[in-house]
Amino acid sequence: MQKAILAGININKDDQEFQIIMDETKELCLACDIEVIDFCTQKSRRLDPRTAFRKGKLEELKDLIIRHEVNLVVFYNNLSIAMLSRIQKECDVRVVDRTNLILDIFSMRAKTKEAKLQTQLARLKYDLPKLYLEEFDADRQRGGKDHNRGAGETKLEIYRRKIEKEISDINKQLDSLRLSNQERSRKRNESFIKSVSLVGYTNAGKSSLMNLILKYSNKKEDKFVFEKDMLFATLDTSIRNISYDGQSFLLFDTVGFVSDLPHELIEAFKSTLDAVNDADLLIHVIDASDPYFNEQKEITYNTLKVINANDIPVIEVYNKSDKLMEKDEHLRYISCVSEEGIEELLHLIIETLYPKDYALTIKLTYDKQYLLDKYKNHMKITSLENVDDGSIISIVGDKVMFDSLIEYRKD
Ligand SMILES: Nc1nc2c(ncn2[C@@H]2O[C@H](COP(=O)(O)OP(=O)(O)OP(=O)(O)O)[C@@H](O)[C@H]2O)c(=O)[nH]1
Ligand SMILES: [Mg+2]
Repeated sequence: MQKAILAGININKDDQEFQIIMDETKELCLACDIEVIDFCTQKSRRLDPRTAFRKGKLEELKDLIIRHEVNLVVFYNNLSIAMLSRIQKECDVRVVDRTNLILDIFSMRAKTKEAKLQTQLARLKYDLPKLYLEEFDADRQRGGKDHNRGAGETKLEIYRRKIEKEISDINKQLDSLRLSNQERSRKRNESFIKSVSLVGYTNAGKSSLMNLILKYSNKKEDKFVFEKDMLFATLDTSIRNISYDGQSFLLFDTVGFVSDLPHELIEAFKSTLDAVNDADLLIHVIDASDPYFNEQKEITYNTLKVINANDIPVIEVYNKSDKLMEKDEHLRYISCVSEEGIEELLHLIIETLYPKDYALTIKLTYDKQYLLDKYKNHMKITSLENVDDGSIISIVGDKVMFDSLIEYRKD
């Protein structure tokens, strides 16, 4: 395993938030077979335009490199090519940033043709602006004059053109794959089969839940999907037909999310994430045993916003309950190991997809009114009356709404 120093500049984040991101980046390093043996961090209002770190910190980084005899530095922050190459020169080691790490992981994990093409596309799109910049720098060093160029293009220009051509070729191949995916999705929509998509932070247990639901649906093991304790085990969307309790639906397993997922990747994986956009219901799988599960939840909701999927009803499940010492009675726990809560979840999915309407009149004090927003995709408000200490609200909605708001029922 390669050893590295993990460097990061904390711009506008509180200490805990910054710690979470650095820990997450350390996990990303591990997924790339890189062991982080020390940290080098600095608080600052902005990146130093030359070397990201200010001078003193850069000296400290050099000392750490020598002391630990490492030849790699990983930066949490995304750096420009100019910064990367200056730090590389100053420290005499290879320097990579976080987007690079994530792209490396995706390249290692991609198996199907579509995932490979999408990853390649993301990598090329990430490299291209850096090439423009190098070209610009080279141009400037020549004095910005064009008179030497007529005879032939510079090597950089030729390389850039080659990359642009590759991008357009890959886009063409992806377009034809997307067309067949869209055709399949259109057929599914026409057949009115309901679809449910598993979403959540990477390694939360989405694929494990898919496999367990397949087991409850009496599917053979050859239908099972790949699950493993590593980041981004799943890159391709898998679709399975589930039958339970006389009803059926399609279940989609999707790529996991991580904070600041590079936009090149979100863009490249948009068609994969169409499964999420087209779903009638999302199952948000949360790893309740992770001390940072609240932050990971936020990351998932933010990513759903980015891909415009934040209007789809969501059932939150707190997975890995077998690892917990304490539980919160308000949360829906499941375990893919002990199988706690799986049957209840399947019933809830069926009831939400094929709703019997539930009617409820509740009283919410003002501090609880955020619940109306939280469950807005699960219900319709039929009347609302403000009283001294809150509101009395009549609602018609699905089982998720009913189970979540029943404790506020007005007698
Ligand atoms: N103890 C325990 N481990 C679990 C549970 N569910 C999943 N795991 C483990 O968590 C790890 C990740 O599970 P996956 O199902 O691959 O997670 P994922 O969300 O599909 O991950 P990505 O595809 O990488 O986004 C595996 O090692 C699973 O065995 C659970 O309920 N309890
Ligand atoms: Mg998975």
